[in-house]
Amino acid sequence: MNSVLPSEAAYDRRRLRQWTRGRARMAGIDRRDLLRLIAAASVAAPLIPAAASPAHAAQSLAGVVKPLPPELFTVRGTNAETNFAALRDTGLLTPADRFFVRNHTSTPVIDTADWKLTVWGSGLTGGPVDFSYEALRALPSVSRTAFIECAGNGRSFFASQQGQQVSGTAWTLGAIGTARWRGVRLAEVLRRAGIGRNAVDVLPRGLDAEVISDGTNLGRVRRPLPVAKALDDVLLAYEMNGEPLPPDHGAPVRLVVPSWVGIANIKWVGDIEVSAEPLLSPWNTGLYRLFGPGYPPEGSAPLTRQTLKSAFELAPGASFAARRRHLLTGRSWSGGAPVRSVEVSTDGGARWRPARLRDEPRAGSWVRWTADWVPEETGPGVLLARATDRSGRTQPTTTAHNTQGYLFDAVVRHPVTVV
Ligand SMILES: Nc1nc2c(c(=O)[nH]1)N[C@H]1C(S)=C(S)[C@@H](COP(=O)(O)O)O[C@H]1N2
Ligand SMILES: [Mo]
Repeated sequence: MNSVLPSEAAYDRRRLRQWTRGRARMAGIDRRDLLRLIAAASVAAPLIPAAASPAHAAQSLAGVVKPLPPELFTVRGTNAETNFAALRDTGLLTPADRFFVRNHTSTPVIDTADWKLTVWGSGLTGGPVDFSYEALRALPSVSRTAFIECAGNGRSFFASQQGQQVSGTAWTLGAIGTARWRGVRLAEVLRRAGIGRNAVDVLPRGLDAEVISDGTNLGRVRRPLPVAKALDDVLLAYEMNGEPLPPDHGAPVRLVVPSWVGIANIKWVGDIEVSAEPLLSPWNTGLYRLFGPGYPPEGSAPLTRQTLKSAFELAPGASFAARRRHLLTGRSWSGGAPVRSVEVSTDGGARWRPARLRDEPRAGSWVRWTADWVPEETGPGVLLARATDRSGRTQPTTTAHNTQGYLFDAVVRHPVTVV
């Protein structure tokens, strides 16, 4: 099991108390704007619909560098969702050309030669320390396989399956990808920069444009990480699947924060504040907490780990020939613990049978699975997949509502047609 769990929980409780007592410091946003953001967070605004795009036109999205062909991606606002059907012929790792993109604004194109990382703040024993790209590459490197998943992945099912209004991008299940990341341990860089015993929070910040939300300038994308996580398994990654990081995924260097909400994985990182005081930013206060009935007015503790989900590698409404054998394929993953088992139902949830796992389950990654299906009746049908992880948690039939539609973990009903 993961040694980070107890300290994460303690961090959350402590930070939340400090926030409610007004003792944590607002990094780069004033208190009134922050309170406005939190008030807005407690009310669900309508979902942001997918941009309409003609069926076979080559899509491009201002602000995203790579091509977004419609067979691979569905464009949603400034973001691109991976079509799960496009993962069927991929291995465990998601090729960069089909990895989802979540941009608050747009992809900056940064010249590696001009780039540096500045580590600074009251939690260092000395002054600011700069690392050039060359200097980072010269440090000992590590590689690890990890998924990055948006906290809002699956958000659209709050509306379509539960009839609940939530705000944010209407993702289906494709705001996730798994890659082999190579880089330097954040712990290594923080130690070389002289992190002190008094450090409590580490705040990486992106070099992309400032984010304007409802007329409020939230500043550049940044979200504090507790020191316990920062010193554990976090990477400053410069390679994705053996290639230099592509622009859309954070070139030249991004954070990879295994098992945590996508927003923790700051792209295009330019500086990291190491603080002796607890820090707040819009991304751990009004955003990326749970709001709504059942949560305190200031929201839940800041979100940390992703939840448990499963998806079929199929287009919605895919059709199957009756009385033939079909191989259903899909993937399941959990931020909590490795996946233990997956069950599939082809009759709308009345009966379940085990799927065959194709990968050794590992923390922070996903497992591919298969199941045979010989449909008998023609007409509309529903496929379901349900995972259980090694912490004993199983995907439920519904997810408790939260206004911003984070962490949807319920079993998704996948519509199909038998012909
Ligand atoms: N600087 C910066 N980092 C960022 C973001 C961003 O807009 N700017 N988006 C975050 C969110 S919400 C997610 S889900 C992941 C998405 O990573 P990807 O675009 O490589 O898939 O990046 C995170 N890091
Ligand atoms: Mo995200």
